[in-house]
Amino acid sequence: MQGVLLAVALAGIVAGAVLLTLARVWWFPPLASNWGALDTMINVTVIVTGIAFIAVNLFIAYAVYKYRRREGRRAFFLADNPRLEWTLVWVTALGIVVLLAPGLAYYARVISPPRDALVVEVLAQQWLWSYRYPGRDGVLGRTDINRVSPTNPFGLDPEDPAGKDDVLAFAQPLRLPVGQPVLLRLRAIDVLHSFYIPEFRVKMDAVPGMVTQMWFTPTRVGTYQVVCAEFCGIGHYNMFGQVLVMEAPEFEAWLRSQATLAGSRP
Ligand SMILES: [Cu+2]
Repeated sequence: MQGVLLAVALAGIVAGAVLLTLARVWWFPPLASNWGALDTMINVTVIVTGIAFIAVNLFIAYAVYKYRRREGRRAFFLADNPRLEWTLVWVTALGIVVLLAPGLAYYARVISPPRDALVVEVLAQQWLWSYRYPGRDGVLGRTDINRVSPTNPFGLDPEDPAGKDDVLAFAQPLRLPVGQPVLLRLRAIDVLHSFYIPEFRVKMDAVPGMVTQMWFTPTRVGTYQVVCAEFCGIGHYNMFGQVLVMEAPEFEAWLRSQATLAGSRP
């Protein structure tokens, strides 16, 4: 009797999981960048892992039903079955390749920006996001970790002429023009953080001591949320930020209105 109940429960879990997936409960927010490829990739992952999940659980349900305890029935010992084992090895290997290969290709594309990308620096620290835009010259000024201090969290080098027209947005939203490829270069000055914008389908770790990067093109004007996706201390839950995607002229006007490092307008 227990075997029958267990088999029915397993079949019920499978049916519930399939229904929740088909009904798209807990699905993605609407896409707002060029990375629709990630949605395709996740659909492939859901299908491959879904088939494995359904097959394994229904097989267990069948086995606990078929081989449930009965009077007078005895188990027998089967030493090995090379053919079945090799089949399982190859099927599993194929499944892993299908899951891994698109991810590697996607990652390679996400870190290789187009030439005309607008470069913006992201600075992560406990527990806020700040940004640095290059001025007219399109070049971010030099930084040095030895200069990082509470009054100079970016570690900017005041001597570098390329940095004179840089614009800092300290603990402010990230403002971006719509339709323009953007390359984010990420730094962290304390611990690991991870910059994640769900609507853009991009996420990248910010690692102390190195610069990581990723690019995307925002495709819809609007306000989106940045969340930190790496546990980074007691304030991690509150490490939110905002992305404001604006029309290009509006973005230009905002950037021009900001004070630069040299104190003049860019
Ligand atoms: Cu964080």
